[in-house]
Amino acid sequence: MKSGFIGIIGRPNVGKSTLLNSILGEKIAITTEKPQTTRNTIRGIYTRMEGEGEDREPACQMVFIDTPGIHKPKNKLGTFMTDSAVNTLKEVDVILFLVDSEYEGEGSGDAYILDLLQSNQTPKLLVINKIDKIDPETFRRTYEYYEGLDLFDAIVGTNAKTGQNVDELLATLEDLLAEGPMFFPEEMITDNPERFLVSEIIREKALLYLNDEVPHGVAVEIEKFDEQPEITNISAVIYCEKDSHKGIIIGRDGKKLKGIGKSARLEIEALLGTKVYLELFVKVKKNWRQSDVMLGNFGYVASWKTDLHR
Ligand SMILES: Nc1nc2c(ncn2[C@@H]2O[C@H](COP(=O)(O)OP(=O)(O)OP(=O)(O)O)[C@@H](O)[C@H]2O)c(=O)[nH]1
Ligand SMILES: [Mg+2]
Repeated sequence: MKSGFIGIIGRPNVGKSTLLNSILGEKIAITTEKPQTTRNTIRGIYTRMEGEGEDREPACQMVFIDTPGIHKPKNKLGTFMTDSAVNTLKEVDVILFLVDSEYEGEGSGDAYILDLLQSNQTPKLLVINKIDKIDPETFRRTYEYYEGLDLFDAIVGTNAKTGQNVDELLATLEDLLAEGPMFFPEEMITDNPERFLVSEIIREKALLYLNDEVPHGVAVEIEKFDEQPEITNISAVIYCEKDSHKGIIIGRDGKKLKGIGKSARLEIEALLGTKVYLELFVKVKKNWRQSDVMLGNFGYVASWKTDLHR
């Protein structure tokens, strides 16, 4: 069988997490229309089986690593995010570079990432995502530009939202992988813990309900995760950076927080397969994005050193 680790990288908001979910056919990575949604590397495991009955056996296992969008960091959280993505480049067997628009020239985010890729010997695949939003002429120019760099083993256009061409992408990736072992059991789709997925669902709903600079300063900490046979009791704190943001998150008569809580609860129930009692609190931690201690508490710590061992 073939197997390997595949890093998904690109600027913020190009559709990396949407593509991961589309490949897996399940949502494990949160996605929003706001840039810098993903903050930690997320692993998604795709296993292709062949044969029937007793002959059924694994043909290929791809471990995808979804990374935070690479951007110019404005604080320590941003540095952690970008470092996580850049470090992933060193740990994988194939790099999947996602773009969602035409190459914008020197000084652009894509130019910065291309520079990183030039000095990396790992096989690379370019994905031009959001083909539904790119007109054919722009797609052709984009394709030809990247093809001319002689840097990529293949180029595929996708619509991560609908899954268009994702099968073709998987087949192309499989060709680039070498023989290798099963890293994870067949039925496993992620090794990120449930507690983490739950905190991410809450953060996604908070991001969806919030605007301007409020979402960027939001972090979620799970304080209680108590699994009973019939119900899971969860308490979580939504942290923000300013007193004024706390008021915005709670909303008039607590309406916004209730909305966040309800939509998060429904999705957590589907994930865990139990009823969920979800209690949400809002607290202020001024400038937490610049505090090493707080970043550590929220799980924004360098993990690529420990959790990518094979
Ligand atoms: N029209 C269209 N929208 C897409 C496509 N893929 C993703 N999107 C949308 O683009 C937005 C960003 O998607 P994400 O998957 O969160 O992007 P990301 O690259 O993971 O972003 P960060 O985590 O912030 O780096 C979301 O609103 C998606 O629904 C696509 O192929 N077509
Ligand atoms: Mg993402």
